[in-house]
Amino acid sequence: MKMTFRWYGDSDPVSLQYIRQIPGMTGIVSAIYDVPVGEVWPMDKILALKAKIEANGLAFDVVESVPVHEDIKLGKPSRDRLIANYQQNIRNLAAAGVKVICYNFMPVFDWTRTILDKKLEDGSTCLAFSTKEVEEIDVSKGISLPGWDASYKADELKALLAEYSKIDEEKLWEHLEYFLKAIIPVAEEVGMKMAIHPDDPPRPIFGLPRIVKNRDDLARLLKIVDTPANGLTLCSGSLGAGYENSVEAMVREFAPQGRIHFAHLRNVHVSPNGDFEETAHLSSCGSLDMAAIVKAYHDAGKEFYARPDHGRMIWGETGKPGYGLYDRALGAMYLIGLWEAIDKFDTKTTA
Ligand SMILES: [Mn+2]
Repeated sequence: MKMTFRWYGDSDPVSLQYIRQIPGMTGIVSAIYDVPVGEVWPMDKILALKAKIEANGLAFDVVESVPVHEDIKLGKPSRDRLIANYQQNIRNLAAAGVKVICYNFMPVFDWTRTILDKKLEDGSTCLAFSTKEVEEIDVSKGISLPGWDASYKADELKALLAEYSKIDEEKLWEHLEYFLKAIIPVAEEVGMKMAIHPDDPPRPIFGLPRIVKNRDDLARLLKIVDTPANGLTLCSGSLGAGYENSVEAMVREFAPQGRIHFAHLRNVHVSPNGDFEETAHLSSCGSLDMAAIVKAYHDAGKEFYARPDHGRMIWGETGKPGYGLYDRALGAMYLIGLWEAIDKFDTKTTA
């Protein structure tokens, strides 16, 4: 397990110098944020980012994310040009030494929460999701969600939702298949591992199709191009927000096959009605048994990158919700501690 930390570039209030001081931290997960979705990331920008990260004693092995243009998900004629650009991004990132690319195939909203600063009992704040609040949103009047207000103009969003009204889950699968069959051979050729991130939350929202939300979806996806380059970012918090999902079982199934290249490790407190809130990483704080999940990775015996995922805001820190320094650093230390103990004392559990 190589522990990494997500960093949003120069505008991130958390500095690379601080991230470096987290014990056991080996790398940064980042992206080029000032190139429009669908265009090629210039090599000089990639190399400048890499140099900055490496100057701080950290590795730049994982990119999160190279976003997939909506036209690809919608299967529009323009997708071939956009897929060619995506292939070029894979080549450019591989040339810069990047090993894993995280991406997702969620229509329109690549994560959804109803509140970004829900107060927990201990006074910290977290991101949370209320099913009732989402169901009460009248999509025809536009969607206003925290974190997304600035991303789409009302008309733009309306047009996009209208286009997706013709896309059901099977259509979206077809478009994903078309995309994977075009990009995975390129990834294989240059030694890149593609790692799809599951839907967050793992269920349809606003009538939009969602197809990467449970064990069966992951199995189907891996079969489309059945090679290690077609892999997963297994996000415990996203999949764990599905009440019926067992994250541990998914790790036990897919990690030994060498298909999980990147692990997002965080805890979440889930209710049967689909509500959830993001908690501290510790098992006793949420619904997931983090020790069992980490042990499943350990038992698989495969190389993978991991990062603490969203943290709460604690100790008065302000900044990007979910991406403060303090709680994610606590999460990283906890996960590294679990790993060390398992590595040193435990014997393999055969499921
Ligand atoms: Mn995640």
